[in-house]
Amino acid sequence: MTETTLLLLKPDCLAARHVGDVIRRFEQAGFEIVGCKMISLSEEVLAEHYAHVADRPFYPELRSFMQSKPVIALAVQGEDAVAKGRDLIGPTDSRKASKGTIRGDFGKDAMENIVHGSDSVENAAAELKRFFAPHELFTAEVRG
Ligand code: IDP
Ligand code: MG
Repeated sequence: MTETTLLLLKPDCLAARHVGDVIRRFEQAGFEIVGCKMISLSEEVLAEHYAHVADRPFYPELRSFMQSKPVIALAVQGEDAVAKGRDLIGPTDSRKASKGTIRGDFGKDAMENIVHGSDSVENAAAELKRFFAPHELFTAEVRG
């Protein structure tokens, strides 16, 4: 299935200048960029995006990390983009991620892990809507 997933290149990715590395991995895996923008995350958007971890003790630190620099939102399209994107990224904790995954190669720990990727097709749809207006997505598949 052709899918579109939402990536957020996190502040640590920009600080360490790994933006090109992350994009290259997705492009080399055959994916296409169909949306791209740089944004500062508001409290509201962050609370929505990380609602599932809002009651965890690390949330305040996560919030300040995610607001420490702008992020780059990417809409990335291709065959099984959601699951394959998660495979390219690796598990949450960079220290446990295999070499060859983005987090394994560039991430620091469980928080500073370089990139967000949608974890299901449903969440991808909601997250693409959260970060992109319809006219900012250059694909018929997402615009519908
Ligand atoms: P994911 O990004 O691998 O899908 P989630 O469980 O959805 O991981 O958590 C969202 C984000 O919250 C993570 O990417 C990471 O930045 C942060 N996070 C998750 N678990 C921890 C933790 O145990 N300590 C610190 N930060 C965490
Ligand atoms: Mg997640």
